[in-house]
Amino acid sequence: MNLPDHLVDVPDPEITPNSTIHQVEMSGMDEEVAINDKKFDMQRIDDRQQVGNVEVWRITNTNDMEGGMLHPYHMHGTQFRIISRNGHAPYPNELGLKDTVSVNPGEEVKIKVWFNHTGVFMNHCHIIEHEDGGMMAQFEIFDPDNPKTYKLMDMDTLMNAFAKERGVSIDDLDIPGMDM
Ligand SMILES: [Cu+2]
Repeated sequence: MNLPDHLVDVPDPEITPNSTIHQVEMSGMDEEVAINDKKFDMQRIDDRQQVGNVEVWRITNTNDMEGGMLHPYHMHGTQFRIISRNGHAPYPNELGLKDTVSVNPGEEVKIKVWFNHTGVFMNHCHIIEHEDGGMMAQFEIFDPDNPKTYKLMDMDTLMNAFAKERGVSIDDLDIPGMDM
């Protein structure tokens, strides 16, 4: 069986002129992990992007190249293209649509990101211990002609629901990694 010469067209839209360059600095290891020096807070919107725009997100990993950790950066609600890794072209296996990109210690990866839907989405390190340790943020995709307000989950509601589901006292619960 022969493969066709051309399998798929990968979308590659133009970056919206004069749009924001978003900064995501991933730092730390173990329990010290953070994004832009912050732990996750369900009540905080960390970044915003206009729906339909194509914007650059600059992802860095401040870990030391000697003994530091890779952080696989993941975004919900979209698939993105990798523009560059440390100022060079991405690797051949990074030319397709992505929802996660590995960022090694000391590296800077630029991606271009676009969204077709408004809403509140999450971005986080995809190592589950880091994600649980608060290496997570959230951003709003907004439509300036149709602004929305969101009721974001709060810690009391979450803790009470969790305690009820588990049939335990709220005093016996500990959810680490949250900025409270
Ligand atoms: Cu990580």
